[in-house]
Amino acid sequence: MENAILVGLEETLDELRELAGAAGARVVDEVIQRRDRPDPGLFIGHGKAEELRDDVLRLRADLVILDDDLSPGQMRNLERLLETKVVDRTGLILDIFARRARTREGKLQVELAQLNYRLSRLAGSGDWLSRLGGGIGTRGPGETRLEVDRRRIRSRIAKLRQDADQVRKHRRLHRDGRRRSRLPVVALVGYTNAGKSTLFVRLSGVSTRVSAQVFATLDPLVRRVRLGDDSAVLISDTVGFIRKLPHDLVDAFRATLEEVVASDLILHVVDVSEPGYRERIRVVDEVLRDLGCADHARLHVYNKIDRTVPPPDAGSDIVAISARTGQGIPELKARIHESVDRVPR
Ligand SMILES: Nc1nc2c(ncn2[C@@H]2O[C@H](COP(=O)(O)OP(=O)(O)OP(=O)(O)O)[C@@H](O)[C@H]2O)c(=O)[nH]1
Ligand SMILES: [Mg+2]
Repeated sequence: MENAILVGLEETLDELRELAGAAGARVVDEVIQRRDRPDPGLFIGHGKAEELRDDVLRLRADLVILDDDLSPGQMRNLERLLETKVVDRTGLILDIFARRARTREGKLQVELAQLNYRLSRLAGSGDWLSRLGGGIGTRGPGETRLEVDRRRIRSRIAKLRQDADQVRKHRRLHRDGRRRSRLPVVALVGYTNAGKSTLFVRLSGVSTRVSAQVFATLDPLVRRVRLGDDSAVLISDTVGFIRKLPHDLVDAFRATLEEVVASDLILHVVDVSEPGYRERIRVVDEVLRDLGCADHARLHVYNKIDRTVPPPDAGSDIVAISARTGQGIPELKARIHESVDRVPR
């Protein structure tokens, strides 16, 4: 386990701590950084960087994690100054995905995202970085990849793209098959840890990976759910979103996310026991817009009301539930029924 120092804004340190834990780091210190503009050379201010270097030595930290994305140059300069490994937000999230990937499809998509990310920061950093060894930010396609030259990475990326296209075709065939079943498809989306998989289990009775950690789910699962005596839908559970979701990752996960794009109704699951839930709704809406789903029929599912008083945001597209206790589930089913009946198919 690596000893990590976190650097970020006060408001987002809780989340960064959780992400660091999910990547297997032990947090030994947290540094709050607030600047109007990042330093072009080091990203953080010079004074802050000096303090950080003392902390690294004193606490024997192996790793500094920043809650932002650094340019390759900033990363290199900071690593030289701190004499320790530096991981930025994208590197951290990619690392967690690499740990979570189980299926062939998941592994393929994560590797593609990681290689794209690495390719963009390979220039000239090779021998300095390779001395820093493995661990967080370096997991995935193999420990020697930093010595691998760009050309080999490029040809690997080309191969992975082909495989990803195959996955897409395969998924499309499956989807066409499902469409012939004439059942409407309902996609669960939401911020990571919102309770999508818990709700999926509650609705379908099929167990899946639910855990208190972020990004528990990477691969989509689809199950049939009965809504009443005479009707049923297909529900799909998929990967959670997060603030500043790495672009390479969204790109690589297109095959998976097409399940959402092809759905008839989106259930946007929100953890309303989280004080910053409104901001998280905005983040998810933004990713949905990027995916081209801005106009999909949508219901907001305010989850975890066993832990908090449901907020009074009135609105016809909100259902308050607890996926854990089952409170509000009949009402939710009725609303899904109503909504898919309205969707032209
Ligand atoms: N108190 C409470 N906890 C819940 C509820 N629903 C889910 N949880 C908990 O929230 C955590 C995350 O739940 P998941 O269902 O894995 O969340 P997810 O949205 O699938 O997360 P990712 O797959 O990581 O994106 C777990 O610890 C659940 O037990 C709820 O209604 N009430
Ligand atoms: Mg999940």
